[in-house]
Amino acid sequence: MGKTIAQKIIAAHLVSGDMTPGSEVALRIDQTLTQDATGTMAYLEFETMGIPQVKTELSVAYVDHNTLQCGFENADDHRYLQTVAAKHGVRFSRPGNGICHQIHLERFGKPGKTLIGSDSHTPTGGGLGMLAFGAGGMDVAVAMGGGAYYITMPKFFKVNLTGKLNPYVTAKDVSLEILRILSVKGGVGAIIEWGGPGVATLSVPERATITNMGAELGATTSIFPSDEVTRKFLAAQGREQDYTPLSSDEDAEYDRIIDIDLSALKPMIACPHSPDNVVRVDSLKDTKVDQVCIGSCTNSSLLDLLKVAAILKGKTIAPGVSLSISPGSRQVLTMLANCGALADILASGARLLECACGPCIGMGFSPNSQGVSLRTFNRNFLGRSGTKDGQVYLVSPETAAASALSGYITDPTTLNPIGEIKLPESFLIDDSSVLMPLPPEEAVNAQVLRGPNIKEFPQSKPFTDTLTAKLVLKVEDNITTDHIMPAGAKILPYRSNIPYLSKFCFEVCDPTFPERAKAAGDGIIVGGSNYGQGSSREHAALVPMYLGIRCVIAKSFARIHVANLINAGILPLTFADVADYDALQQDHDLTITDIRAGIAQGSLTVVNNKTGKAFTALCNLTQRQQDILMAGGLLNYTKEGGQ
Ligand code: MIC
Ligand code: SF4
Repeated sequence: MGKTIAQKIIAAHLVSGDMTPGSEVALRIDQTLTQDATGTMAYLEFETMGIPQVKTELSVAYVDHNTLQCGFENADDHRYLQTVAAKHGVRFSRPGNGICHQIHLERFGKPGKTLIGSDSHTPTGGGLGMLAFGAGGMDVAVAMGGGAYYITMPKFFKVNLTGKLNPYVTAKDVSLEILRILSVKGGVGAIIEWGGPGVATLSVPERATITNMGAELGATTSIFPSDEVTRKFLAAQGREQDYTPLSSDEDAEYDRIIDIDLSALKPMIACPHSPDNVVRVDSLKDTKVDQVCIGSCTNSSLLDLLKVAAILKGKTIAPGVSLSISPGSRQVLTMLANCGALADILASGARLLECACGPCIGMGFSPNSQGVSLRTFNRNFLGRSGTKDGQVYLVSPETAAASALSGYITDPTTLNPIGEIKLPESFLIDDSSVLMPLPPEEAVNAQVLRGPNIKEFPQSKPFTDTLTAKLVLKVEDNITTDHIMPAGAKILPYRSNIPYLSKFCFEVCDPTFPERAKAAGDGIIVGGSNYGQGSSREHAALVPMYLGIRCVIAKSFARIHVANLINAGILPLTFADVADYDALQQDHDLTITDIRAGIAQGSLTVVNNKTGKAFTALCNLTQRQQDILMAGGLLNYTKEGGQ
């Protein structure tokens, strides 16, 4: 039987395991990336491993999330990241150089290589034919130390693209269309391969927009073939030598095939508060807009911003609209400036923000009360913008620009044509903002600078055989990591300070949670389906662990979050019968017995001490995961000599 693209890369990187769906495989990781909001924790974890130099082919530490410096916290963290990277063989991308995924695509990604990153949008690299996964910081630390990355062998979906996008219909609309079809749970347990004759019509940045938003489908990752378009992109970035062709075999088999005719697509929009709440843009055409934000790792490439500039050129944005532009990288910003497109954008009345995540993670530019904000980003979860009652919609750069001009949600296909905008034959190359690490002989004596914001790593407890704990919180379906551990300008600077962060845990759902969890001693959370979707932040597991949470029982979990729970030593269980969810209430006391034997068999009995009733909870864990849990988390397990 022929192989899919991902199966070929997995086979070439297989350390152990067998490639049948559902079984665990260990993969050799060629490249890693971290960003600052998850990176501080990842390097603190790496340091505990006592390995002098990273063992990957390439590791890069980016600073792109915490770039507002309203006090010493972020600046101290940047200094820590710069010095720890220099000491251990990691390249350091300075603040202002751009968003990790955009720069990695431009300067470092290589077809056929494996990449893990402590950020859920690491699959952006799939646009170049990389097998790229979002992971928790601890998994990235282990990979930097030369350890394998473990995934459950997924299913394989293929999206077969035919036709060609019409003017003003974009890769973002393809992403929104697939979210409409599959929902935020539809990709769980699957790698999505994009293929078919339509692929050749999409540039690498467009492909990267699509693989980036595969994260919102819950997919393990997404990948495109590496072809002539890939070769040309790499050549234009001055690195044709990094090109390798890659495609699936003719007779490769897929668990599901979805057809999308690019020619038939219309501009799409995701409505508040979920990326799969998708309708056609023209169906919302009279909605007044307060704010428009163009940028983020989904849509801040040169191609995106050249199109925006062409739409805005010679025009002025509506008086009621505030428009921000955050270019994805210094390369994008400099090239926009050099060709005059930046002047067209600014002359329209736009505000230029730093090359960073910015408003996407609530780092400034929050909308006004009940404000309608159109964003070219990938997530519109409740409260993420920093304004709890903000109404955030996700759109393409073209829809964003058209709406900024009219002041209302506007279908860009109603505008006059701007003509075809192509990528340049060569990009401007200047890697001076990526600092090289110290040579190993100098690194030995180099000092790592730590500020007072960096607090000790919380200790998790190993399991005994019985757990009695209070059901401290019961939540609904699709709880995101933004609910569990919010981000934003006020909280994000404390990502290396778990005690401080813990005050905000579940703030959007129930601000009394932290106090109640602490008072309970040992606690349990009950969740609906797709619990923990969204970000890769391990803080969404470490902070509940710090507050005493020992177990989460949910209808189902998101992939990265369940791995983070195990790494933090929190027992993840699913309901054998989802009807048992209904019978549980906050404040019930639950007892789980025979934990070691139960997790080995994959099924445990949970007794509700309030009602006296028992129910079955399941956990499908590999031997390694069971050992990690019993040890009280990955760090304890690694210290005890586990691999
Ligand atoms: C996000 O988009 O939610 C983030 C912020 O980039 C996160 C990482 C984080 O929480 O630091 C992600 O996607 O993993
Ligand atoms: Fe940054 Fe937003 Fe991308 Fe996350 S989704 S990496 S916050 S730009």
